[in-house]
Amino acid sequence: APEAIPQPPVRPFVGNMAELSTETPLQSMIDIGRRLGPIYRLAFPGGHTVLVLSGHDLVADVCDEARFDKNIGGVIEQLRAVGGDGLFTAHTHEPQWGKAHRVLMPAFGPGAMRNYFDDMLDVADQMLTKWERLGPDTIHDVADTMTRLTLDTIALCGFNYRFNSFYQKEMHPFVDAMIGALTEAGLRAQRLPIQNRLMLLTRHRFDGHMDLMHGITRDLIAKRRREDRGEPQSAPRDLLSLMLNAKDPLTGEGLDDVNIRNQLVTFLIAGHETTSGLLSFAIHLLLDNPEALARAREEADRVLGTTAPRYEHLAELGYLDQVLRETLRLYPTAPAFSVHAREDTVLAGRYPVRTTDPLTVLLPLLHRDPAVWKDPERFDPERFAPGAREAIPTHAWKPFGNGQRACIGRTFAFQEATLVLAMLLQRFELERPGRYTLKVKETLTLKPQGLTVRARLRKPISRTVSRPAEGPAARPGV
Ligand code: FDE
Repeated sequence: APEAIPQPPVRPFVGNMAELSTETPLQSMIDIGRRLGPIYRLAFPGGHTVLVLSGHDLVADVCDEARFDKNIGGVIEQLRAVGGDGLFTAHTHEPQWGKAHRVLMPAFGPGAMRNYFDDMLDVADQMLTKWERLGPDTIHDVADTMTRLTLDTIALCGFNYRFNSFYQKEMHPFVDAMIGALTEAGLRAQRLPIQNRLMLLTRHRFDGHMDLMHGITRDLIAKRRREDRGEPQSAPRDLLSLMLNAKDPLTGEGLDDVNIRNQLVTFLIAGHETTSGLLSFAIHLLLDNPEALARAREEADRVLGTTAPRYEHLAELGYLDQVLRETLRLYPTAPAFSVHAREDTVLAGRYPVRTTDPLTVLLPLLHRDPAVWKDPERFDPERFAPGAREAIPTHAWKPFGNGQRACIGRTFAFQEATLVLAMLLQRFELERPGRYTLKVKETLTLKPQGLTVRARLRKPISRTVSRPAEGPAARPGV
């Protein structure tokens, strides 16, 4: 017999909207989940409802791709105004998704990662050099620093664009426009449709943000096309040249310019906040756990010594990898993903669901399911030690989403985060300037709000890094 699904009391017109805090809706959903259990229903204005899942057996069932597919609804639907038919906001059935997925997969596969290493090192070194020069008394805002780092990294690796965020106080205008557009997309998902239509000034500002972002990406594409035409050899081999030149193996077609523009915006959005949050939470958790911190530093010292990292070192930083995995367990910076049933079905043999019922996987609670994780609130990288991680049920840890719609950038993000964390530990003693109680800030992603550190130099690091013969100055800037 079908089981009843718990739901908070529904109010006329707004449904359960009043249950969700405007600033921290996700944390409200976690609170409700703690009260109502591994599955519950929320009703939204207009009568549509969402099922919120956090039990690992229920999540395992919706990870069955034969029966469930990514759902474009809520915030992601609003984000389509920003990302268009880019990978993240495309429907799986749109031809553009499959085409771009097939074209871009090789660029994010393990084989391509070595190509990004020097650019990642370049940006990481800018950040660490800045901290070194500012000296041990400077208080650094961790999330701000990491956002500059991850944004500069994806833009440099992805399309050879230098935001140069470490050379300016204000962020690049693109960043303000992007944050403005993302924030508004998030708010639109919380407002009634009629409210959104009436907010003319807000819509005007949103259009302005989009114009700026489209202008920059359009110029970037046009410029690269010119370079490719002039001297094809000198054009950098990055995501952008791949998108401009590669043909989909299945259809033989290339990507059109509007789609490429949408992918560029998508990579900037998807590639920076999530990875920056991951690094920020990792620092917070290490500072709170001196034993893990000591072990992580010992590994960085043992593997890197006193020289700049090389690509080969990454595979030896196994404990840092465990630290990052455990960080994403407690604070999955992309905290939820949504699916819908392809046909009406019964979830886990107990709950009938229709194709029109979106199902949202609430990662912070899934990652604390007591049936899987012993002492779930405790930060313990040993859970992911070789020998231990094999015992984790397949769908109990999903910080990168599921199946074909899972994160295409996960290897990229892990390489970047491992490198930066190792370099930070190698070079600095980090301390908190004062007491800090974690407060999680929600934008579309999670971040530790107001986390600050001081960085005292431990030892000088030699900066002789391997470089392509022509050196970084020969790269065309934008
Ligand atoms: C995706 C993703 C996801 C899924 C979502 C859904 O399902 O809705 C997730 C969960 C994620 N992602 C997560 C993450 C985390 C981190 C750290 C990251 N992520 C990072 C990154 C970087 C880059 C570049 C990226 N990322 C990207 C991306 C993309 C493009 C996507 C979409 C895919 C498809 O196809 O769909 C994603 N990502 Fe991530």
